[in-house]
Order: sequence, then structure tokens, then C-alpha cells
Amino acid sequence: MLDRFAAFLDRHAKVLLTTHENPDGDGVGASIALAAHLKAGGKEARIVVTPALPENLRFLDPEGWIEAYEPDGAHRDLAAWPDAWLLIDASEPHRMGILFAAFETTKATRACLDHHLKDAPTGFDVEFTDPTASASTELVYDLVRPRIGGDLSPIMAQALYAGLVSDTGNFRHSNSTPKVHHAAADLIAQGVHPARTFNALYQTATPAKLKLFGRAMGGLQLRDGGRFAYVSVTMADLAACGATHEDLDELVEEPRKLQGVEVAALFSESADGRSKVSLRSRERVDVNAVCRQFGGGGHRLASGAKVSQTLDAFITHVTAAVEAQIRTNIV
Ligand SMILES: [Mn+2]
Repeated sequence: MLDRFAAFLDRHAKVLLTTHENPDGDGVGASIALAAHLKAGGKEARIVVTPALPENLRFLDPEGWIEAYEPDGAHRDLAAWPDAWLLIDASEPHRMGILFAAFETTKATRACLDHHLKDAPTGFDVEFTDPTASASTELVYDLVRPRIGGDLSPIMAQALYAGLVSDTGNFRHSNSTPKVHHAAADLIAQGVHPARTFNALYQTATPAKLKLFGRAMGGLQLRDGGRFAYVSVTMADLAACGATHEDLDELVEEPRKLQGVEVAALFSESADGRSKVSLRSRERVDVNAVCRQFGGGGHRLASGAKVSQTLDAFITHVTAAVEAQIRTNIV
């Protein structure tokens, strides 16, 4: 697959890199590392994200390569710029959010690079996916490492390492494979600082975020004899704490800490009135199967979905589906 991907990149001179909306460390890390690789090879590469680059990922972009999408401003003619448009860390065009309208009209070759477990991607001219990879950054690492003699550039090494950290939950999740650790060791040997990376990515809480966590945990719910635990956050909760949706990051890890929990969930209300769930499984329960029932997906142990239902109705439906899935996967 990577040889195919390399040949694809060779065929294009102006590559637009985008990732899913609300970009994460893996999508941003993979985009920056790939942009560095393309630029070093004499190609033009741009990275456009929506709605913006999160504060805690700014350290990955010291050169200011990342552009926040402005459909009515600087990016009115974005679709006409590239000869290849690559969606990174997602394999459904709609996951790119408001960029999708431009994506639909572009004459560029449309491609995706992803490691998520999904049906075969549709809506692309060509796809590069490998669900056995732990992160999109692992795919980029595997692409660039054999092709670069000596050390990677500091920007590339830092971006790749941060992506691996992000998608493995700082090497805690089941996708923390020997291969990922070898890649991380290689990047650390090249000068990446693990502690500085961790601090930059995670030790960034605001008082509003911690108050929101406290408020959410105060409403902790247990179901199925303690095997399913969830918290929920409404728009009113966010307002009461002065918090934003970005502050929900990592909240789902809290109910997962409970002894005896098989599945943890974070339910939240979106600004557009829709309801969202993030599901995490300890090990045995396939939460991807649950989220697919609601039009979502992800990985077997970490998955999500967004629906047009009230939060209360959605909680009821997901809870029933989780309980059924627990019975399917655990005798
Ligand atoms: Mn990823």
C-alpha cells in the first residue's frame, strides 16, 4: 500500500492535505510530517484544517504551515489550487466538515490516507488505508523513514512522535504495538523530548475544563451492574463552567478508570443541536459495532457517533445497544 501511496505522491506536484474536522494530534501530526516530506521533495503542499488548529497542537507547527479554513475569505478558490487533495486520518469525505463542499467541486485527484476500521471508503478516486496501523502518523512514518537517509527534520520527528502519542493514548491503548514503540524509540533517539511532548499535548487544562470534569463526574451513571459507566455534558453544562467543546477532550477516560467497567461513554450536546457519543472499551466489547448502529464508527475499542436526537433519547438508545453488545462479547 505504501509503495502505491509513494507513487501517488510522485504523480502530483500540488498536494492539499486536510484531516477530519476538529483535528487531533494524529491527523495534524501526519499532515505536518507529510507536508515536510513533500516540501523537501520540491513539491507544493498546503494544510487546511477546520475549524482551527487546537491550542495544544500549535507547537507542532513552528513554521505556521497550517491554515484555518475560511470558505468566504482566503480559501474561496481552494478547490482550484491542488492537483491532489488528500484526506488524512479519516476515510469518509463528510468527516472533513465544511471543507466537504469544496472537496466535492475540486478537479484534483481525491484520496484518503487512514487507519480507521471502516467499510471500503467511497467518494475518493483512490484510497490508502491500513486498519492494522496504530495511527495515521505510523503510516507516514513507514512511508518516509526508509526514504530519508539519516535523521528526519526536527519538525517531522516531533510531528510523528506527537501523532503516535495521541492515538495510542500515550502508549496506553491496545494499539501500542512493538512497531509503534520502535518508531517512538527512533524518534526519541533523534531528539524528540517525550516529557515536553506530553506536557504540551496534555498538561494544558484550564480552570473551566477542570470545573467541567467535576460537574460531569458529579453526574456519573452506572449501568449493567457497573460494566457500563457514562457521563453526559449539555450545552448548559458548558456554559455554566465557561467551557467549550474542546474541553471535553479526555473526559471519556475518567469513567473508564472505574474497576469493573467494560465500556465507558461520554455523551455531549453539539452546538448544532445534535448529540454525540464517544465510547471506550476496556478490552472485550466491540464499541465500533455499537457506533455503527448509529451511523458512526472508529476502532473496536474506541469509537464515536453523532446523531440528530435529543441527548436523553440518544443516551437511552446507546445504553441499550451497549448492554446488548456486552452480552454479545462477554459470556
Ligand atoms: Mn488517527
